[in-house]
Amino acid sequence: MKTRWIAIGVLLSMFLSACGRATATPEVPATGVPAIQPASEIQLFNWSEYIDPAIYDLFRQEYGITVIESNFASNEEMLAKLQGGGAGYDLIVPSDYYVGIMIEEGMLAELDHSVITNLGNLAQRFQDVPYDPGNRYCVPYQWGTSGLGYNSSLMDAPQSWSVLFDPDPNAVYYGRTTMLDDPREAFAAALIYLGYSANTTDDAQLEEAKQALIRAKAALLGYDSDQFEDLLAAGETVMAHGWNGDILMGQAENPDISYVIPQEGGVVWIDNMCIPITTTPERRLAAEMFINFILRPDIGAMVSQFTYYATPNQAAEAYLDEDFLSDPIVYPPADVLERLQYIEPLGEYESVYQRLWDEVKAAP
Ligand code: N2P
Repeated sequence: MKTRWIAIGVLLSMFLSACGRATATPEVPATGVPAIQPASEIQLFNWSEYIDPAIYDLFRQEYGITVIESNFASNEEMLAKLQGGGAGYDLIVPSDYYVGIMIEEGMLAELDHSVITNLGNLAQRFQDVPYDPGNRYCVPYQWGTSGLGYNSSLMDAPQSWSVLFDPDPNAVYYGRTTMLDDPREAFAAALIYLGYSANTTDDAQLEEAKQALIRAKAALLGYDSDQFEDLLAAGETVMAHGWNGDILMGQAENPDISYVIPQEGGVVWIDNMCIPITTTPERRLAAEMFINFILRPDIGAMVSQFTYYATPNQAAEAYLDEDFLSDPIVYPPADVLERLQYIEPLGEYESVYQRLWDEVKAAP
């Protein structure tokens, strides 16, 4: 009799604990398995030639997640495609001032720092950027400057932006120059040449800058933001308003290509990895895992070795050549840094720049 009751008691407790386990398991993941699984694929929307594709293979080998990349050539284009919907981007790379705009518009997802455990690899100043203190919405990817690329076998280093905005019809660069196809970058160059802020909201200063941009057109082969370094390296152009890393890509093809920040100054920028609010939790997790992968020191170094841009990832510097880390075109010396300006978001006034840019484009 007694043994029967014990047997029933044992069965009962087994039954109860089985029930308990069945209800408790989903709430208390004892194994640390996350509540959701990452998507097997993400869509990266990036500037062109801005990542070593070998990184995708390494990431897939490690996590089984495929990265599909498509490209844009300006922040404006990126935002327009995103707002157009349907594209399904999971990871985007806006510049500093655009991060500000997109946070304000509620377009970016907050990052889960429990997934992005490598944030501490960033240099301190990149862990607390003014447009996104504490990396709440984005992680700095690469940083660089906007200046002038030129063919040193055909012309001296331009000292002043006057080569662009008051071009000499007899100079070798005349008709063989390109300018960034980018409203804020183009106006920043003209405003800096004129001695004004790259973020002015003074109508008279902007009108002056517009006239300078129209004068520049006479010497331009065209506006271009994603092939200017190839045109320069191939000898199709002699001079290009562009970004330092891309110009250095051209230099790798043709050693005569060099880059300078004219005496009046130039633009400095930080591009960032951010996740659009429109993605799914599974894709967001996969995108955060990719951001964390990029933050690895060895992978961070692979990025800069490919792009020739400076890395915000301090831990990656141990994997980069001394030649690269001491190249003044990549890491501008203090006297050049002093002459650089960030582009800032201007709210409503942004549309004035856009309108004036349209007028520049339409001018004969
Ligand atoms: C890379 C373009 C650099 C982005 N090809 C400039 N913000």
